[in-house]
Amino acid sequence: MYGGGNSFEGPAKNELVEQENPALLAAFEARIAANEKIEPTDWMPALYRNQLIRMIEQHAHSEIIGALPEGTWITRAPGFKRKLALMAKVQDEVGHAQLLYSAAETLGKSREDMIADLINGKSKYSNIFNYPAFTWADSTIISWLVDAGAIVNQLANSRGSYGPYVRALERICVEESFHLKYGHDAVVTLATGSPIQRAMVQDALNRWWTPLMHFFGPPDKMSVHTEILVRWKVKMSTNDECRQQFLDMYVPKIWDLGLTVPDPNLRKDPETGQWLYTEPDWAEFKRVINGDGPCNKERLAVRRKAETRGAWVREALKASETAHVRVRPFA
Ligand code: BYC
Repeated sequence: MYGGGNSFEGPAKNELVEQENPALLAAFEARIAANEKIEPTDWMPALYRNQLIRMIEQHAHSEIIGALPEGTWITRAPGFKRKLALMAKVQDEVGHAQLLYSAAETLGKSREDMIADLINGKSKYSNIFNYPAFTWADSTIISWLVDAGAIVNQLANSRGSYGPYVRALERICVEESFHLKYGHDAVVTLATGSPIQRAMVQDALNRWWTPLMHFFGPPDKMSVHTEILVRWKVKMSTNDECRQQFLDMYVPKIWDLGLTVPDPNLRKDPETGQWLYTEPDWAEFKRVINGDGPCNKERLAVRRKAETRGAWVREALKASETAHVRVRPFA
């Protein structure tokens, strides 16, 4: 079974909060209100701990699974420079996963348990990496627009309340901003290239648009966790706020390139300043995050294989007799 078993049809019941010691809870909430950072050894409500583990773990899994669709394009990227840049980017994403697993471990869940929950299908990871990257243009749209979406969300969360998570996010955001430049450059090259290249990048944008709209999570009115996460300053923007900010920053850039967005209703309301759009298919989103997307099985199969293949390395590192290199004496 995928995820924490939650549906997303209204705020979760927070019985765990009601069970907390009122004085400790009040002191904790006062620290949150004062914008203090909460550190691993500080007192925290059980629900704050559980929510952070869920969210940081899902984020870490998203980075490691997110390396897969772009990773398959390293050997096929056009030219040596693009190959080098894409290889560095993919390596960064895997590094982000390491930072995030470490941050989640500070809350008491071991890395082994997190990886086990990923490959058993118990933990979620971002919807968007369950779609195929058919062409080089798909890879460029991921590097530009998926990374753009990630930055919007992560920059907000990097001002949040849990020390280890926000410190990891600060570093991740710096690296992501390089990815964004690389992705933008690669999209501009296609969008200003031959008619075939332009058609290829438009086609990729058309296919990634719905997953991109899903990427920010369900609408606020359907979100289960936003209320408590905003109250405790883990999420510093809601799902809808991040989606709006993304549209605000990137739709004009997409239009500047002469590309179109596959939503005839997309426009900015001049009175409210809000983007109006067709609601993406939330039933599709639900199916994909619950394991039934076009690539879920393939993605997890790759991770399972990596886990099996890497087992001997982990065993060797744990064995005390291999903790240092032995020099074999000459016979
Ligand atoms: N995909 O109550 P809600 C990257 C789930 S990687 C899948 O709104 P919340 C990159 C949600 O988990 C960056 N599931 O949840 C890497 C919950 O289910 P459970 C990825 C989703 O937590 C490589 C249910 O729906 N970024 O950029 O308040 C190459 C109800 O949702 C999604 C992060 O992970 C989704 N998109 O808000 C290139 C950011 N959305 O757990 C690029 C950190 C929702 O109850 N995460 N669900 O079973 C967050 O900021 C928040 O967790 C979310 C969701 C905004 C994603």
